[in-house]
Amino acid sequence: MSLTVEEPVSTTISLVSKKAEVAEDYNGSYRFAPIEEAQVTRTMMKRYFNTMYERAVSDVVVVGAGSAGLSCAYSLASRRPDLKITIIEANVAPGGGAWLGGQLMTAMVIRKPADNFLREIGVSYDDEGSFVVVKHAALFTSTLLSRVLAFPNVVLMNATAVEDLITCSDFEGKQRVAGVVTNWTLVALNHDAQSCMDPATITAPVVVTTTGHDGPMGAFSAKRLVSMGLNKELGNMRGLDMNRSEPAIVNGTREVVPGLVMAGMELAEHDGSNRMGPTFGGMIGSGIKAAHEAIRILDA
Ligand code: AHZ
Repeated sequence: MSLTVEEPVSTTISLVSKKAEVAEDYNGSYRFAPIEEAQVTRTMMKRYFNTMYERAVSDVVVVGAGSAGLSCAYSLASRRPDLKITIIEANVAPGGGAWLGGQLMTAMVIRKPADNFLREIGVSYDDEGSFVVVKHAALFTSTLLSRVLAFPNVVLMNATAVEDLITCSDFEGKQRVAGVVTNWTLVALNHDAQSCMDPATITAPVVVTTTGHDGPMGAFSAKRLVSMGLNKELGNMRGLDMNRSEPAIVNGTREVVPGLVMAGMELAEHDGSNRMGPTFGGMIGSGIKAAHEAIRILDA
């Protein structure tokens, strides 16, 4: 196939001819449409900073793009296309711990009734009776991620860390969470080595925090609530008990402080509930419940 395209518009230095032949020819004559280096940089920059500018005020910020955060974002975006949903993920790769089923094994176990969600997003599975198995956790995570990103009202800012919560007083003088403080993760990790590099902010009436259990960055908001005096102490995640932990996480998903909904394994650190190990139905259910909570708060 061969067609002619116009030269792109930006031209301080013109290195390319006015018209160029492009050809998808795999016999040695493959030709690309012309491009200038600055066009690539400006294209990315313009979109990135426009996004930062526009999302500085969001409706819902989801902190963490693991299985709970992504399930929440999907559920929220599919119910409420009118909301500006902004996901902040500290890692370059979104997905958290959901790229493998457990240890280094690929199959992902999901207990019923969370299999409903797999049908909704179009992930196939083997039915094992009381649970289902997705052949590779990456199939679940990549499908969910692609569905989430396809919603026009969802933005994902990865390699970006939430390094604080914004608070304000409500009309009764009570503290509420009113947004997040962000920085590029590489900056957030280097505050000790550099002089102050101030962060940016995103204000939002609802923040859903899903930063996972304790780790280098995990349980971020749960720990910050304690250091801010908005919670007395951490509950600390308990030992593995699949049957107790999954319902505890789903049913416990809630607005822990006005304006802040907590979901996924971060809640185990906040509440002192058990871990479940490699079964992911609880993360899906918790993400969906967090979406319901966010909508309840926004509609109140
Ligand atoms: O990078 C983190 C991960 O992708 C991200 N995150 C953490 N701190 C952050 C911060 N700013 C922005 N300050 C941050 N992002 O949050 C994501 C958490 O994903 P996860 O997979 O770790 O947590 P989850 O609660 O979605 O899923 C937990 C899965 C587990 S752990 C477990 C066990 O230990 O027993 N069992 C299951 C199913």
